[in-house]
Amino acid sequence: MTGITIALSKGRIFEETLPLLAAAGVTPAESPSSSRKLIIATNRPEVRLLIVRASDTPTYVQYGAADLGIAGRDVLIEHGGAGLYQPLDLKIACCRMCVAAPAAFDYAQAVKRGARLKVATKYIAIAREHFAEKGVHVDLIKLYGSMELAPLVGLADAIVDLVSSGNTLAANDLVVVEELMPISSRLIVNQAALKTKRAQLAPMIDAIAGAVA
Ligand code: PRT
Ligand code: MG
Repeated sequence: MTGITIALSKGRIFEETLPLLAAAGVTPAESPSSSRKLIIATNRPEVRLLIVRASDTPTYVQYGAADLGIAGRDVLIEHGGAGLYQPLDLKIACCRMCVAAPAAFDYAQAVKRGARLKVATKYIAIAREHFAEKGVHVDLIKLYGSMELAPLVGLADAIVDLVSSGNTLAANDLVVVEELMPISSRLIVNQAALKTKRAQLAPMIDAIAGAVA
């Protein structure tokens, strides 16, 4: 496949990527918020966008269905990063990976006395590594969304989730009890494409890097 294919998700990543694409001379022909098309053309005939689920972006790039992608650090850690080159932190879609629990639950005390904790999360790999490092015994419960509900109905003692404004936690009487890491989105590149399409990809990566800085 000649040309450049870029995979990204609609919503905050698409919106925050627009200025970076503009810096590389790329303007999408349509917005995924109003169009149902999953392949979106741009003003540059050789550049197209694939609209994918956020957690699927690394997979499209890993297998070469897309040359470039934009994905959260959370998604990249869970994916593992195989076959991907990650040249740039785009500093968009910023948030924090946190442990949160009901305000009434004494998390620090439970950890101190070595209690076994039930933790609900979409981020199994990140949570497993975090609690293993701390020596905390946990039963991880995999969820696909709305993690904030789990402690409210007794499914879990705590959650591992992303927090940006903190409004979702506050609305559900949850508080941050630990911060794991800052999260932002990165540009990812298929390793083979970087070699075979270097002449096309390098100027685009440079233009995006310039816009970030
Ligand atoms: O929504 P969907 O299930 O399709 O997938 P997704 O949630 O993975 O995609 P999307 O588009 O919502 O998020 C894409 C990327 O944005 C994530 O992979 C993160 O890297 C990044 N990001 C930045 C966030 C947030 N901020 C964020 N606040 N992703 C999710 N949230 C959620 C969070 O999970 C929680 O439910 O927003 C809620 C908290 O927000 P506040 O503002 O109330 O704290
Ligand atoms: Mg979401």
